[in-house]
Amino acid sequence: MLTRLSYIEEYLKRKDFLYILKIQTTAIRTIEDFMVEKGFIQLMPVITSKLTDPLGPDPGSSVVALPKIKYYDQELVLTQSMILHKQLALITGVEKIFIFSPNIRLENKIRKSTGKHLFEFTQMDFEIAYATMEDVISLVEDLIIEVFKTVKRERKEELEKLNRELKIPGKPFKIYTTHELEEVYGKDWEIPASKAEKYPFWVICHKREFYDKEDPDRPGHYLNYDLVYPEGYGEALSGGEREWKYERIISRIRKDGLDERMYKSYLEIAKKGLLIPSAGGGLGVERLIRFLTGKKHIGDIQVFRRIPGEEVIL
Ligand code: ASN
Repeated sequence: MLTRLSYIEEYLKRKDFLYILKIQTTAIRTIEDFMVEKGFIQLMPVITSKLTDPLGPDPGSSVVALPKIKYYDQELVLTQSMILHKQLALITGVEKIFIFSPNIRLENKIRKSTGKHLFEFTQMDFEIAYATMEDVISLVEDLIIEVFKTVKRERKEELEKLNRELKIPGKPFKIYTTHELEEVYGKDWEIPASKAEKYPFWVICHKREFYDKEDPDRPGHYLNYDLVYPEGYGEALSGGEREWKYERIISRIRKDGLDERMYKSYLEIAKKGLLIPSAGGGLGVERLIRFLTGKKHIGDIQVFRRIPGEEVIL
């Protein structure tokens, strides 16, 4: 247990922060260079809004409350993810966007022990107009290989100090469906499947939030994907092709029993036919740094820890 004093006197002075932060700096710069090189335009994040990702129904989500603030007479929610804003931003005509987007997710405190949950984190969120899941999968594989290679080359000494050996994956990564993994490992397939692999792999077809597209040719199947790290580290990225037609969106929102009022303006825009087909995803930055540095708990790579169920000191 970290007390206030041990946080200040020991935790902040931990020697390995220097190595971790150098690796983080290289990883973030590599991601930014890669995305810009591929023609992506960088947006600033949105933190307060009238609408945000409902994060459900999704077996992977455990939020206990929607984070809200009151500002004069407006009630605003804090961003759980920028997915809906990414779809809206494509209306500007920019076809490829990315954002380093801080998210607040008030996760159940039992998630303290998963080693991969934070209640405040940043994802590198991106969206591509008219793209398919194959386009995203190929792009992300190139991105991951580039980040791993650059960190291995430029942060050799830091990786050695952290006793971390990084293996560079080859393209294409393996792809499994959720159905296959459920048959082998049961409903909680993520960590056992992750432990069984040596390289990052894809898991496709998740039944989750309304914005991820259902396969029009195979109802009950979804055109979405997660990238999972090996060695038991678990999920790295999630994304999908998107629902963009009003009728599909409203029917999914109603099926999920969500409060339509939060999505009023988004639904009006969809009804006007302004949303366009797209696909994208979000790569968890802290999860990437945890994997690169080989740390046991994701909170250990944060200078200012935000772990579910743990007291915030600074
Ligand atoms: N960023 C994810 C996506 O683009 C959504 C999420 O984080 N829940 O699909």
